[in-house]
Amino acid sequence: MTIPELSGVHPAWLPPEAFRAIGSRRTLVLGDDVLADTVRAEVAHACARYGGTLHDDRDGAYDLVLALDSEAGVGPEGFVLSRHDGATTVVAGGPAGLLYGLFEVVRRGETAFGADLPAEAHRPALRRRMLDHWDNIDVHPVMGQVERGYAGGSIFWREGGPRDLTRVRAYGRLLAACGINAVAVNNVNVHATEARLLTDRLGEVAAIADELRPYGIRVHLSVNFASPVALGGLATADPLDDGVRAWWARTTERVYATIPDFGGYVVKADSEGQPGPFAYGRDHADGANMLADALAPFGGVVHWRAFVYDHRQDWRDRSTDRARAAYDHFAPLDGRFRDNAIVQVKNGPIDFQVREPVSPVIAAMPDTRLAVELQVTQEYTGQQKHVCYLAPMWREVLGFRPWGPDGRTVADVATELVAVSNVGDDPYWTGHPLAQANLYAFGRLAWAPGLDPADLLDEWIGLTFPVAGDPGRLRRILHEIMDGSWRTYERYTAPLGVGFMVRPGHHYGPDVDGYEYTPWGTYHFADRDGVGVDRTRATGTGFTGQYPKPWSDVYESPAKCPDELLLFFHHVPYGHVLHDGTTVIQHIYDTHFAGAEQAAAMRDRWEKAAGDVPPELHARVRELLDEQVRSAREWRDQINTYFFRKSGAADAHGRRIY
Ligand code: GCV
Repeated sequence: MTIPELSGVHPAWLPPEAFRAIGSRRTLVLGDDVLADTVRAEVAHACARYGGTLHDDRDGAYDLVLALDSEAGVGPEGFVLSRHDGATTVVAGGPAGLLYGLFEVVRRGETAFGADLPAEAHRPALRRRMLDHWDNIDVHPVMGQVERGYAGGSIFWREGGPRDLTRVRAYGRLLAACGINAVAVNNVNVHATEARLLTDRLGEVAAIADELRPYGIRVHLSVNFASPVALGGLATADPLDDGVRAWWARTTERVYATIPDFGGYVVKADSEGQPGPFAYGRDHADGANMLADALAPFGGVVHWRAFVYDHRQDWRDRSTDRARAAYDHFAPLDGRFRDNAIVQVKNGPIDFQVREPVSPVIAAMPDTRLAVELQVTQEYTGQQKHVCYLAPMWREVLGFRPWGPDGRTVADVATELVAVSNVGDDPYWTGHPLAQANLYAFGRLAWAPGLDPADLLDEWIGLTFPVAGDPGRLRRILHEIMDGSWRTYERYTAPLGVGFMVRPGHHYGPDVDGYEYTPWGTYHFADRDGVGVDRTRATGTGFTGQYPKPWSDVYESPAKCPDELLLFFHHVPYGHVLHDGTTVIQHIYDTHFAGAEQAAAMRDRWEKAAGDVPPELHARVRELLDEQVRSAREWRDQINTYFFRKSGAADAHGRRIY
């Protein structure tokens, strides 16, 4: 096992310097599994650079000891970190714990070796911490190679075939270092070429699995529900048909013969044109269970997405509400899914907007395993051209209590956390160098949902920028730019939770009415009197009734509804007064002026970081900030002008509106 070192690719949060504290010490590693071998290789690699030594003999004096104890009481991925006889000790519950323990020591650096290190038990809150790649093998004519990818091409495929996978090993290393343990390699919209990854191109998946295995990451595959027809030559894909079930069983057996630790399938069915069980008069439990049964003998799971809605609705029809769809389809099926069928629910009821309420499905399926799906790729949050640190949003989602202050949180209810990946073959991995922080923070929050986003940012900064200059200054600048960047983005884009207002198709930049008269179900209903979607039980679509109390009441009432979600739940006049005393129209003007100003301030702050980061990185971020400032102004002026023209209401501060 060699540690991948890539030239021309930014090391992200694992630069060699991150291993300085370990690399200069005497380390003992005990264990004889592939992951223990990885830990040994990591330590040896660090020692080669910094002069330390790696040992496998218990008799000796060490600075760091990493050992296994299945009785440690922390589960197979957990570990206890403590000081013992003058050594920093990681006692892991299983081989994966050894690896995660090593990276915890890396994260702490010198402080891991202080005599006052308190004993701490660590184990992941969520058992699967997964990334969904929306990568295509071929370059799709509309969506490109990575659907909603903003960081170049796929790291797995190029020009229709597999690429050199050295980078995939390095990717696995980065993911393990932030706690991620599963990756689905291909787009949930499974086109003809990618569908064959299940059968005659399975070797390509196996090769990826080989690269990721040393870092404890299992590979999953998005499959097309109609595969028995398209690949198997059957006349039907009916999930209750014996021939179909036998086809999936045989196919799955072959998958496991090739990749014994294969994770399972991901399915987008009856969604945005993808085939599904509805074509056969079956429901989504029938569909998911068929695949779950095929996977069960091998310990695999199916992630079945709840993103099911009518994308061909008539905009004139005010009774159909896309927000309701996932609950309407899935909540009645609670209790019918197999134990290895996981219903994967987007964090909000619509589609990864900068502000949405938490999906009510999460509270509606107590007898179903649930994965919550986040979008790390910034489809609707600036497309990795804008700085938008999303951890504060995710922290709110994970900490939300659907049953009120004394109830459980979303993180308590979910068994897994999944995110759409933001990585491509870009030298910085994520297009925008600062978007690396989102990937890092996602993994860490999936491990420990209670972590503070500002602390996570601090961790990421410390690891990623081992600065020679004044580390305090860089830290300060990055916090100033990034801590509040999600709220800044929210300020200059669609207001008060109403969502969208983006250019249809690519979803970048403002287009207030872009989706207003389309079949996609994403409307704002602005007219001369007011704006917003009435989702109340009293007069609207009834969506508020999908929440348990207290939220069903809170959201129902325009007076109680949190301001930031007002237009998601209510259609209100422009003069409606918010909790802070401003009217809706004045809030729109104020936030858009403020947001654009804040974007400009971010750019000014970044200038002060020149000298603290490599010059190419500084230049890249500066260029992107120029675009962010331009785009934020455009948003400001289009949104303000649109609402000024609709409402005729003057800005109380007399600022320029066009
Ligand atoms: C991969 C949104 C995106 C689509 C994406 C879809 C999904 O609609 O725009 O690109 O499809 O979500 O999550 O399946």
